[in-house]
Amino acid sequence: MSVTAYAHPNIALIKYWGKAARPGNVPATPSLSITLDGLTTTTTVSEAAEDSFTLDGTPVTDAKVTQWLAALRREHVIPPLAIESHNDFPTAAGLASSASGFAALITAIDGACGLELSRSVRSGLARQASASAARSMFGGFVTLQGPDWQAEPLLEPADWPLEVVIAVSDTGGKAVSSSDGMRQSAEAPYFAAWVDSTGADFHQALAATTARDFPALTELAEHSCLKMHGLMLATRPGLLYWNAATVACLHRIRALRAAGSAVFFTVDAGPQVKAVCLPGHGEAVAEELGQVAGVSRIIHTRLGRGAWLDGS
Ligand code: 2P0
Repeated sequence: MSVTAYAHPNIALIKYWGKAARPGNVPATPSLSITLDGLTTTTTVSEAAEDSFTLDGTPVTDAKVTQWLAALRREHVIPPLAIESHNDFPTAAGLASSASGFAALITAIDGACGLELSRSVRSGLARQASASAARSMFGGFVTLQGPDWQAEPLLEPADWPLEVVIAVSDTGGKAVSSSDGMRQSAEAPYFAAWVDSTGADFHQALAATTARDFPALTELAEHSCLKMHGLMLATRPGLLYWNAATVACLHRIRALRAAGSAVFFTVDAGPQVKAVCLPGHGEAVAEELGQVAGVSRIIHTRLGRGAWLDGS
């Protein structure tokens, strides 16, 4: 028994940052994301004598994976598993590898163990490990909101085929994990304001997306991104995920927009900048961001599908 599954990372346009004060890894804020096409996690699970986890060829002990598997086994019959996961992009560097990682893992386990769980149930299980992973179970535009905190697809990739240009400036892992950073941010003076104001951002972004209103989504997405980083900066100790190239890319994207490009930025818990563009605008943006000092790699991609089993 050996099954392989795949998943793409997603990036949030309206950000999730912070946990609700209850068990089950419930977000404090709703989020709206796009699933990316160009980056992929490949995960193979095989029945084995004992559990093991290999990430990009290196055996690792990951407390999150261990605890999540233990919880899964309280509900389902799952034998000891050898898990081999590979990312074709930098891991733990603000490119949402835990989102694609857990979406691929639950899909592979479901297939290998014959659990026959629906996509929504798998998404709910992935959320308990990493809330952003719930969104990578679906393609295109995806929402994650209360009261049930169940991810749902909003638009398929073909419904609004945006382009995404990622400017990679540092592929080292992050100093503070998202989970730890979120816990620390709960004590920040801006936290309540962040939680209180994100609901309105989310609902306006839903309306903008449904209407394919790119200028409105531009304003909302950059606001949500900068507001989240404002909260991160106001956390103690301050969470500063940006480097000089990050800031240079943000200015370059605003200059491009002023000159007529349909593009906006978003940045997650890492220095990479993601530029979201209307169809046809990505090539010029990729060209410009590739010239920014400190940018080592450009990934130019589109919106992609939700997690899938090999052969499906
Ligand atoms: C997001 N991020 O909405 C936000 C924006 C990073 C910045 O979701 O603690 O790995 O495992 O639920 O999902 C990254 O956090 O956090 C994340 P956990 P996760 O995409």
